[in-house]
Amino acid sequence: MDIEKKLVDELGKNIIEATNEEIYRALVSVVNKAAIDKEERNGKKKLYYISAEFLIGKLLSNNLINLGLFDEVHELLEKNGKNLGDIEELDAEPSLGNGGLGRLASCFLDSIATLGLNGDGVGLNYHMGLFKQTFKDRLQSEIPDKWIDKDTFLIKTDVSYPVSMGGKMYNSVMYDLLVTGYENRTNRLHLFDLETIDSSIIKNGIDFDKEAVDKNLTLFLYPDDSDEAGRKLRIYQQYFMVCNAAHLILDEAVSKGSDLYNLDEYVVIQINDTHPTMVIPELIRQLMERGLSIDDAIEITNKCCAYTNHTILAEALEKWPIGYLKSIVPQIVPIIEVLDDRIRRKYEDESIAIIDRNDFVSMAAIDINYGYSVNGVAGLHTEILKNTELNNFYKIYPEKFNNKTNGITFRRWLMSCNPSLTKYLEELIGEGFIKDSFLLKKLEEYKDDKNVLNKLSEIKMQNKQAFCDYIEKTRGIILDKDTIFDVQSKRLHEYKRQQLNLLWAIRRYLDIKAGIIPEERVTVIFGAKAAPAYTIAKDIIHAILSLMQLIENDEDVKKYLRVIMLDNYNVDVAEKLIPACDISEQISLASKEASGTGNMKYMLNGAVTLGTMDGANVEIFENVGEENIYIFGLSSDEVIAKYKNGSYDPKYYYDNNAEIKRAVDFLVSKEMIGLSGKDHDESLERLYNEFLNKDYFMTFPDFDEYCKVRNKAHSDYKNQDEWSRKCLLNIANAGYFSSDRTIEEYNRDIWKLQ
Ligand code: 475
Repeated sequence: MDIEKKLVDELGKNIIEATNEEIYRALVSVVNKAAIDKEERNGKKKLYYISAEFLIGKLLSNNLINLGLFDEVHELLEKNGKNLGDIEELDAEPSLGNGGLGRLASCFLDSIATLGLNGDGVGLNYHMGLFKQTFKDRLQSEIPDKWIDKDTFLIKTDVSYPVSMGGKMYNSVMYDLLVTGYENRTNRLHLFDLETIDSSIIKNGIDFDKEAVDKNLTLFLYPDDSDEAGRKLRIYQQYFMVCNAAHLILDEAVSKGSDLYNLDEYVVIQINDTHPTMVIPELIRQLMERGLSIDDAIEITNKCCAYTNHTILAEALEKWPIGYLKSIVPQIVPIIEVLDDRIRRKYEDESIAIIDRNDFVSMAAIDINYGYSVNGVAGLHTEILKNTELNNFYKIYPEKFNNKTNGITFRRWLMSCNPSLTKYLEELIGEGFIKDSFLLKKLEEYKDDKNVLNKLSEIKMQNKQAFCDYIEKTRGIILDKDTIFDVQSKRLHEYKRQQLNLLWAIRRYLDIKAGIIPEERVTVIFGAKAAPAYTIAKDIIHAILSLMQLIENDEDVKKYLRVIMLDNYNVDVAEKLIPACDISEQISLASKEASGTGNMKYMLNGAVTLGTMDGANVEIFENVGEENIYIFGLSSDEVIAKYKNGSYDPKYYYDNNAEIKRAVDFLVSKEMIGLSGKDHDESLERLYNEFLNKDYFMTFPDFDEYCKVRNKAHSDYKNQDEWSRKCLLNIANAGYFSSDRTIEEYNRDIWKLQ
């Protein structure tokens, strides 16, 4: 394909004369046309992956790579004095996701297309995304993340459906993003929206009138649900998403010849966490509207729906008051009542019922009773679901439960974000690993080859330098690449224990102040957004930013220890940070992190994991061996036992462990409080009290061992050959964590496409 001609046609002028903006626009158009050429209409059965979030990341480079155009475009631009990197800066990152669950959905779409499977994503087109994080006075504040402008990859379609909610009718409009597969077919991500959305109702930060549904429905992902109006808005969003999805699914199936009684030969729906659960009663309702009996509609829906669980945290297992559903979506309430009634009659087991004693509807109970598959996202997580959290369901439906350990797409998380490592790997072991990830194993042959080990450290150094340049340019912070980059980047949540990392940093800070000079110089890097209504999470950010400020103003400490919290951590920042990392912090309280996927991205880019035996860390451990990972902390069994017998008492640790006391007390020290210019700091005091009186995620019991193991990792880093061998073995054994492997398993066991 003559890319130059296409680009020039699109531009209406020579590349050399065009501005970066013009080239960006032209590239979007050229890419979309090339992607559309790879759409396929064949394939009887189709997967619909419904998800409240898709954290897709910037699209330009990724699409160019997948379409096989990257090198050509890169060179063409270079030849004309332009730079693809600069042009990509104009590509706004779609703000359609929050964390792991949304990023997983995006990796899956990439792998589904890459494997040539017939499968589309379905979600919502949030105009302002989650939010953009900024720091003011060492506190997180939120502003709208306005990512949509006229030149995005979004394609407006003429698909529209009527949706009845709260006694009013809404007409949807469907936008599409093309999902390119690597050297394979193009699928689509369908994003439903309303034409009447009005961002002028947003006032100071991200506040808006929660009751103006016609104006606010798709403004934000996960609008604040700390009040009733917010919770209702979430129901509006969820129902809007699945009502449209069900219409689309039935229309497409009928157009391909389904008589609806054989819908399962045409359709499989993957329900990503409980947010899309209402698709079950809604599909039943629409099937009945098209003439089926309720018995047939239930049976057919059951054969089409599969559910993925991403967390055992009770707060994320959604339950909606039936009263809310009656006021917003009365049309599905009688169906939910029938679904509940049938389960109650059949099993006489309150614990698996759909509507509980307090008239709350358990979304997970709908999914598990009326879907045909329930999967966890890592081996340990699935075992915990079966044996503990969902044990009552498991006893009734053992055949529904299965594990699908998460994965990541190597196209984005290696080829695109780490081109120099990719190129070197291709030189050593050939290109095969890009499509067959297990071929990375061939790298093991080089584990004692000094030249290879040196080259790997050299690439890491270059990536660290590139990250330093980026941070200096965008944040004005000057980092030192010759320190250990010890990184924790993920959503801010107490169970992920950024606060444990912080306590280590305080301890190190206090040691240095006391004249104990560490041998290794360390840069601790955090990236995390806190949910706007999650107070303690914001307190943790405040404490990290406070320590950061103290150290940045202290030349004595700064030589040995830096603490850096990056604002607005997103896919774009992740792509620059991950290739530059030496130590990957995966320190959740065992049993709480369902899988983690950041852990896999860091590993693939040659970082060594410091973590607990939690989520997919367990499988990373099994793949790399104990020499190549740093493990500490309570086991998940120990944690579960502690919760069960209620024996954990943080006060005991505080009183009996001087290091813990010293670090925790420091939170409310003169130095820290003093930064506010007042004599007290509510946020730091609240965090201090939380540690002392609750510490629900058991930071203290793991503290000593965490410090010991972390310091050992830092001291091992000094032996660069040994360290580089660990990095090599991490890369070589990352093949299992490709989302291509995960998707092959979903298809083999659940979807059965083609
Ligand atoms: C897990 N998000 C990771 C990842 O499987 C796992 C839930 C409710 C409301 C808002 N956001 C959520 C999640 O639960 C989530 O992101 N879960 C994550 O899913 C993919 O790797 O361990 O925490």
